[in-house]
Amino acid sequence: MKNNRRDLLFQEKQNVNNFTFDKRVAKVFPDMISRSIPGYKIIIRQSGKLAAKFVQPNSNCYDLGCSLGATTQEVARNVNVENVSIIAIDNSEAMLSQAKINTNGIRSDTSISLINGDIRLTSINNASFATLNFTLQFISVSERRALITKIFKGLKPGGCLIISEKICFKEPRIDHKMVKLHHQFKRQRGYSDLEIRQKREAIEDVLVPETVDEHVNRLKKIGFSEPRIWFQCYNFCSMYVFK
Ligand code: GEK
Repeated sequence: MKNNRRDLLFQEKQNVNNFTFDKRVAKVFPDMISRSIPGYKIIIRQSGKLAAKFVQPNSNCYDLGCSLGATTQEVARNVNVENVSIIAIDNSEAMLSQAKINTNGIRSDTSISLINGDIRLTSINNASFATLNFTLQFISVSERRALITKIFKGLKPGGCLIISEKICFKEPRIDHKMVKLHHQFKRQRGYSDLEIRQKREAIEDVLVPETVDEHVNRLKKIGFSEPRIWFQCYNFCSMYVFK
């Protein structure tokens, strides 16, 4: 399966169903995500650079919600210490079968295991590095604390967690402005108003953004360090925290 196809999923007027990570999405995913998330490529590339700094020898790295393995590949390329395993987890079979192909050719001493599983249920242990790159937003808000707590417990002291998310803003005027700027970003990348509207309808009950304050407060209550927000563009941001 080629994975460089153009995302035309919402081009025709349709009865919009809830968004799922099925075969049709997996086929166009690289195009879809890079034309939808401002800074996606920077965030993925820099996740690898952060791995180079923070992954500890004799430990595990977790890529939670790995999709086609973009972050996994960057981490594998950048780990520079011994005896590290990357465990990449996703619950979409369609995504994982392409991730297998994408990670096959990687030249790295770091082992990669791809697991078809639900990140709310899989165990995390002996971790020095974990990424939730645009995945937490798909977990129901009431289950986010339990997931982050499990990651905290599975991290070694000094372990690092990256969280990248779509965010919202408490002040409606600012929120509205950021959504408009995001839609402008998508329009500039070739999406029509119909595609933007239909995608928004498909995803609004599935992807639930929170404010930066909500993320920061939860992380600190669980015991993480003060979050470092290292990237933000409009209503998308990435932060890292330490145990
Ligand atoms: C990237 N990190 O390229 N368990 C496992 N996987 C899940 C779950 C769950 N409970 N819920 C959603 N997913 C990737 C991009 S995409 C982001 C991540 C996006 C998976 C889902 O199947 C999908 O592959 C991924 O989380 C979210 O950097 O599409 O906006």
